[in-house]
Amino acid sequence: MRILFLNGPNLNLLGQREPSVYGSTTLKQIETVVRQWASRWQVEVVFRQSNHEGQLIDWLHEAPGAFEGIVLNAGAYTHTSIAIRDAIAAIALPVIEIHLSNIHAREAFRHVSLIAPVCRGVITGFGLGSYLLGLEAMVGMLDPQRLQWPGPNASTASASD
Ligand code: CA2
Repeated sequence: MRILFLNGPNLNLLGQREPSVYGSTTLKQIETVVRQWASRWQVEVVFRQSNHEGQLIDWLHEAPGAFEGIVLNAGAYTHTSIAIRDAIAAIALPVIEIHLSNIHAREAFRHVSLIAPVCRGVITGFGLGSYLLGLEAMVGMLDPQRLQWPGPNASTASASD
């Protein structure tokens, strides 16, 4: 299984600026941790980052056939890009939206995601954990047995609860 992690504008600056908002971990360090975590489940991950909307769209278009799912931190394009939303809707691949920060706890203009309606789900506010949760959500969605996730009919509470 191959999962593509796409990262949008300014995420190349992680760990170098604004550590109070985004932490001190670099994107390269996040990639290393995600790759190690993914290897436990025999999952291959590919990380890409671009500051350019068109490049992100090209990578989305090229992903089917090469990857089984995409975990996407579109950065500020999350809040502005109808073009990225259209690209996600156009490809027959599951996409999960992630963010390091909790976009709903920040400025009002970050509360709206134009891409969320065409993504399978959204994970926001857990720092590096958002990437790990995004990975787990994607693998669990594509192949629940690999994570020993319970099936849809499994009970979530015992009779004594
Ligand atoms: O919380 C997230 O992951 C965001 O996608 C990050 C974006 C922001 O525009 C979104 O609203 C939420 C910004 C990424 C910029 O990253 C920087 C890292 C260090 C210094 C400056 C920017």
